[in-house]
Amino acid sequence: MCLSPLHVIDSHTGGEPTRVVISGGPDLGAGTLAEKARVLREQHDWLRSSVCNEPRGHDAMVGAILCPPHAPDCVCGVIYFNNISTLNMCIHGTIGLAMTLAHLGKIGPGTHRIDTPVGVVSATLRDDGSVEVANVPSWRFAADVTVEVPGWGTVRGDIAWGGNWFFLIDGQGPAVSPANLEALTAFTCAVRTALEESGITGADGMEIDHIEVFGPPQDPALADSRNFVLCPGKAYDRSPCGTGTSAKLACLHAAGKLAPGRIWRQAGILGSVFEGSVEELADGKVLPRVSGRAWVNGESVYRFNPDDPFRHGIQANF
Ligand code: PYC
Repeated sequence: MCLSPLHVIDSHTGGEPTRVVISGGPDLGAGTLAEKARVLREQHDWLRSSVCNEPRGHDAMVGAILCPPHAPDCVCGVIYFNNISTLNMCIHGTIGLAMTLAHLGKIGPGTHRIDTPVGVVSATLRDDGSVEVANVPSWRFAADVTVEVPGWGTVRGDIAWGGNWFFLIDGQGPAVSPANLEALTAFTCAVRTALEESGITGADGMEIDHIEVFGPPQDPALADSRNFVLCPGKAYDRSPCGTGTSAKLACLHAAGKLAPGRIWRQAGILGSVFEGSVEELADGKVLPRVSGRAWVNGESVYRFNPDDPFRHGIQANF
């Protein structure tokens, strides 16, 4: 339980928020980032709840805690989390983190390695103000998987890893438009539950906790496709979702529809666009590169008054 202040910096990447804890957080030990993430989940869940839950946060908030890297040559380690738990990886968050580190004067233009629970990624601060993230190796795990979804019928999709596990659905369900946010949320929540109840998982039984629906872009001059992404806490991603874009790139490449180096422009539900491309790796996987823009838009010190029943966030149980 925390009583000393936390210093956070806010940014958004294509509309999706990232709140980085830059000081005041607990010591998460000397382990790998996956081990530190487990310590955060099991011993310091108050931090996630204080940062992401109301009254300081909201359901779409993604938090991040800076920590010492375990892998050599990394500028920092980072663990992402949201309204319910830690995340494996987050690209919009890494773009926001890079802008936050630049705002603090800790990094300048060029490429910086960052340690995460799923491996080392790199962020390149470009002269035009965008950030390119070289993600962890990604791949299509299964194609054309069908699942019976009560109320929606048979839904077909691909399963892919892009730093998180995704079920990717093309051209089924409500049209991908901001006018359909409620229907898209209901559809993707139902798909997620059906996958879980049918025992359909990613590799090694890993839970598929992100559902992604694709439709045509609003303006084909600006994007190749538009998506809606349901995140694990049931909020939708306001950005095109970088790990979701990586999963899409892996599926396009596996289907012979994306040559290495070719640019894919993925719009999100609000119309913001990430650009991505892949490099082929030896084992049939791809290395996705995803770029976008973020803006620092806030800075706060959080105080924990012992009299405040909601100092660690609403719904927290401490
Ligand atoms: O951009 O990878 C991403 C992401 C994951 C969850 C929310 N955004």
